[in-house]
Amino acid sequence: MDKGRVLLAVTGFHPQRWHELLSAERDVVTEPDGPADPSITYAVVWKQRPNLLSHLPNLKVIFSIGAGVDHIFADPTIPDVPIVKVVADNLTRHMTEYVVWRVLDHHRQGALYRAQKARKIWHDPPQRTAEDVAVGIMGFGSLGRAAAAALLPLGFRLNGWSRSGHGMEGVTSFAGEEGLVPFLNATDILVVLLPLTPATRGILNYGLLKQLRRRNALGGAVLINAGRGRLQKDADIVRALDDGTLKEASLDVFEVEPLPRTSPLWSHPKVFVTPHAAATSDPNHLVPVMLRQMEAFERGEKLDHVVSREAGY
Ligand code: NDP
Ligand code: OXD
Repeated sequence: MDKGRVLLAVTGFHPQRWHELLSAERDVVTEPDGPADPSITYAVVWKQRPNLLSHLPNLKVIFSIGAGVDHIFADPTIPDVPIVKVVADNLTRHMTEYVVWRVLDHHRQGALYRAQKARKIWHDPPQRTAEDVAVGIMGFGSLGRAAAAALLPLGFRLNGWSRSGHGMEGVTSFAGEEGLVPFLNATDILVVLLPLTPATRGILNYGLLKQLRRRNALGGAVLINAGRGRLQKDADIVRALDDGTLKEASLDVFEVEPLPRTSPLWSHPKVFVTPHAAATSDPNHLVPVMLRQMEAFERGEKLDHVVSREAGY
């Protein structure tokens, strides 16, 4: 098979570096030559324009620029070709860093010390022990498992929730709908690394947050969401923080992004905000992975990390 041409279709950020790196080995365009351009073999996309891919007759593979693929499935007209998600050490490490950083900050009372510093208060509160704190990872896939592997040697107790309930040594596994409430009841710090699918949209609502363990070594339940914003109800999180259902939250993702300036989350004293930056896709690391997959595909080999259309992730 010849070296296929690439359509690079991204919205929301500048694709220049992706273009440069892909162009070193492939012919790359940013617009098809008409809606039924026969010259396009691969699409490399982030939030592509609806209908852009639907009629390309020779499109063989769609590559997501991110680990999440909800931005692709948002267009119901996407053709029935394999969709490949990102699984790459660089992205996984960034997410692991984010999770460890946020878990440790909540565990080590970062918010309290920042407030004390602002008021020049010298006060040393009792220290907690990681063994007394259970971190529950909701979405136990490639990112969730890597985060768990980094938290385990720090001494935290670990729970993992997934569809299949697959295990990992040192982690208590919970599966599917029946496992959800027991998982939440055994969790002090909830780390969300779920994909956004029809089954997970809005799952982080007030009722779910109420199920977290609040009488615990931290003095309350903590939410860390780095999955997707539309997993959560922003207003329910504010309500939960205000009435003590949640003690604190670290949010990297939001129902609407960029987070509107009017959102109460910006100024909420119990919320730590990052701008969907937990694990940013770095073209220097991800383009070589995509190029290798294209070459393997052209040699007739199987693609890795193809998502399930049925499951939506
Ligand atoms: P994976 O597909 O490897 O893992 C997804 C996990 O979620 C799996 O354990 C899966 O279960 C579980 N899951 C999916 N649907 C359900 C459900 N209905 N009920 C219970 N469990 C479910 O994804 P990744 O780990 O690679 O990525 C996770 C998400 O992280 C991405 O989809 C993306 O949204 C987000 N992300 C955010 C970034 C950021 O910067 N904020 C950066 C990168 C990713 P099972 O194992 O049984 O299949
Ligand atoms: C991703 C993201 O899905 O950056 O990779 O959100």
